[in-house]
Amino acid sequence: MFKKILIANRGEIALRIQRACRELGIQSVVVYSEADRDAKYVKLADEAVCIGPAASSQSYLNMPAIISTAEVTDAEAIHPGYGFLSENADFAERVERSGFTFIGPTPECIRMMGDKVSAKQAMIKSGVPCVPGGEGALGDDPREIVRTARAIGYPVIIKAAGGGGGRGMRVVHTEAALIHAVQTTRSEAGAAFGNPSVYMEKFLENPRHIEIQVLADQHRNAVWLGDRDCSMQRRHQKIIEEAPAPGIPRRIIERIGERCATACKKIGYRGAGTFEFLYENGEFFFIEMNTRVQVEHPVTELVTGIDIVQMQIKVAAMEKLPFTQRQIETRGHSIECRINAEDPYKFTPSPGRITTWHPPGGPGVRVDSHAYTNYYVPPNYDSMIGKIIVHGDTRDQALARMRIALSETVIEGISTNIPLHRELMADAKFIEGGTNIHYLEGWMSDRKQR
Ligand code: MV4
Repeated sequence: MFKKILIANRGEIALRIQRACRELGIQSVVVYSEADRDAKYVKLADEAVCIGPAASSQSYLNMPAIISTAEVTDAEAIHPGYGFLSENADFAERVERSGFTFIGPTPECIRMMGDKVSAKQAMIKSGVPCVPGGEGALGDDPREIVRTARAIGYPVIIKAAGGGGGRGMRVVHTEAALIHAVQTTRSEAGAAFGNPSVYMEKFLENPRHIEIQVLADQHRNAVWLGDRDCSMQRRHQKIIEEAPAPGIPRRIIERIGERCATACKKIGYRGAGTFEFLYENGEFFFIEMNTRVQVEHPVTELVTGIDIVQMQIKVAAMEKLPFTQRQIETRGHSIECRINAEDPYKFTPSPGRITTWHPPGGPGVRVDSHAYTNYYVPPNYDSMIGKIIVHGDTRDQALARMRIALSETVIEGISTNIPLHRELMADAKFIEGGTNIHYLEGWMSDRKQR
């Protein structure tokens, strides 16, 4: 096992990784920007090194600064967390070339999944069901593009191969609008991602966003750890996640989970990963794979009892997965509310000093946050300041525990989205379960008219 790991991230996930290291008896080094001097994980760290000014480009995205910090502190491995450099294949490559272990998949796998066309081709080859669409990237011949769209049937969606997470897509409803949409998406993709390649899929109108968590070691073992429903989102920002996805027959989930684990073995995947699917009318359709630990990993941890971050570290250190698929059971239900420093209804960021911080507690309640009373939320980064995660024997018990947790929580000095979460936990449709990816935006606009 490693003796020392460098954590190349900030905020709650830096603290989360630090806790995993402590439990495994590993020393951790955190790198931080000038804006994060007073952060909790910096104060708690075994070692902390300031690597640059507030701007991410000069600190958390500064590859030479991070790698040289690993060198001077004698770290053996680098955990990238989520966001920042976590899905940067060039970074993973530079880390390994410098003699460190990258806690994540191989650069080849990251690169393959970063290109959504090659990711989809790999999944089709591995037996994971994908959204119906053309084979590979679209060519230049307009007649061929029209033929592809006719074969799929309108509406179709044009997506950038270099996009993902909702960036670089355009829905097309009619043949008249098709060629212009392809051209526009292509040129935007070229400018934004340096890759003008685009592909076409059937546009699913009312899907849910369901994902499968996987773990793979470097001895050809791969397992899936159940599913998560991440449909409650606004502008591609998830705000509530839960496990398992309510109302989906377990045999359908099991079938898709097995396909994901098999695909991991076929592509030589290692570490933690997430297969993202759209789910509509009882069917799963793969859209993307995330090659990092995700914000919402705790809901899976609470229903499986498996520490995903510790597993990432163990498999990176060549250990075998300590369980087989048959030994993995999910128990009960888990819900996560992301707490953002923002106006609860306008969603404008609300950085500043937290004057009061009273997190919730009690049975089945977990809080992952780096915040505390007197903590200053810097304006330079994502507005998420923590997560409240609950577990219950049933979804109803988890909901009740989340309502209590939210009622206990007091955060003063800045605005947060806690009032929004309190309203959603009382919403009849959310309580019923199974709302789709458009629900929150519709709910917000109904709410405005009241
Ligand atoms: C889609 C889709 C409908 N049909 N693909 C958005 C994020 C990116 N991961 C893929 N996305 C979508 N792809 C087809 N063929 C609808 C979305 C989509 C979406 C997906 C998941 C979560 C939220 C979303 C919000 C809007 C659109």
